[in-house]
Amino acid sequence: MTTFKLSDHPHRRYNPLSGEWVLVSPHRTKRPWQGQVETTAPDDRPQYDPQCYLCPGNLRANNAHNPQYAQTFVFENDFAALLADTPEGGYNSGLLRAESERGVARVVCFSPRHDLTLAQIDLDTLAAVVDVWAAQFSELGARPEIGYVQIFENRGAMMGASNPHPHGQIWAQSHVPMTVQREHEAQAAYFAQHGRSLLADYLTQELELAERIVCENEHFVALVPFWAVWPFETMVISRRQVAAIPELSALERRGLAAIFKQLTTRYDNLFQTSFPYSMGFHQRPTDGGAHPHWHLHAHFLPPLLRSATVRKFMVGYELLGEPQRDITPEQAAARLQALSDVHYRAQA
Ligand code: H2U
Ligand code: ZN
Repeated sequence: MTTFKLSDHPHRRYNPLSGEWVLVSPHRTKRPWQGQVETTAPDDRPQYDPQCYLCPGNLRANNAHNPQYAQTFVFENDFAALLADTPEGGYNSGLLRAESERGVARVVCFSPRHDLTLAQIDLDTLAAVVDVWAAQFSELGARPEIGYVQIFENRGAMMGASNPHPHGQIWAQSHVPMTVQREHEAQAAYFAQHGRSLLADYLTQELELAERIVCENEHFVALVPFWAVWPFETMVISRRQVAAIPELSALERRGLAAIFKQLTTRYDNLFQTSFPYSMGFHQRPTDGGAHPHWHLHAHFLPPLLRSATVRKFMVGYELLGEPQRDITPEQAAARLQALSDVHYRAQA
């Protein structure tokens, strides 16, 4: 009888933040991928695109004109999924249950430059984006009807982004959405039992093992979580336990901007492509509670598996049973860790 090894044998890993499990099948691809990396046509875009609805000075779908913004620009989403004036109410009939939801949806342009991505934007502008996220969280979170502020970015057509101009979104709403609620409860239960942040303890363990760390600076660590579902999924965790972005000091905000630049550069370098992902922060609810258990972090959920064109599909078993992966989180971390911090398009 051989002894069980995480690197060799099929197993399930537990996610203590969500309470979910992921099936890992390392025997299907034990060796790191050394096959051909298909190159895609370079993503050459002009600095300004007269057709882009996010470029400075341009016309949006609702006929509003964007200002000649020089750094960042925030506007109310013209096709908002949530509306501020939705009447309160619900529907309850037997097993059928619904509740009305109020909220706000905004779009955040990260830069006036149409041709850049987070990886290519200069650090000062990136730090300004972090300040915008902080200000938006504070402003929206202060509204009595807003219980949670979700900040996120869909990057790349593969992730459904409607426009290549560097931008993200903010959806703020009355209820805490499901995924955040699970993390909320898990962190609260851990804090009640141990008196410490779940993610602070997790970070300590990961830094000790040093097996899944991708990059780090004085204020933040980027790692492939032990329970990662997507092949190159990562989390960015603050070293100091804060519950939300506004609590970060000026230096910590710069640290956040720096690690985002570093991580997205490595992502682009992995398959020498503009790497698609969904990224979003998880922060404390804005319902007025103290939430001493909350620990700010960001999730990067990228779909690519083997090259710029070969993606991981979450289909049959994943949709109906539970998520599954072949390449182990340790293999993914080792590959991301080995990459350069210089963007491939800036390399000679
Ligand atoms: P995505 O690329 O992640 O879809 O974000 C772009 C958002 O921009 C999208 O939610 C909004 C869309 O509703 N939008 C406007 O608000 N005004 C426009 O003129 C076009 C797109
Ligand atoms: Zn543009």
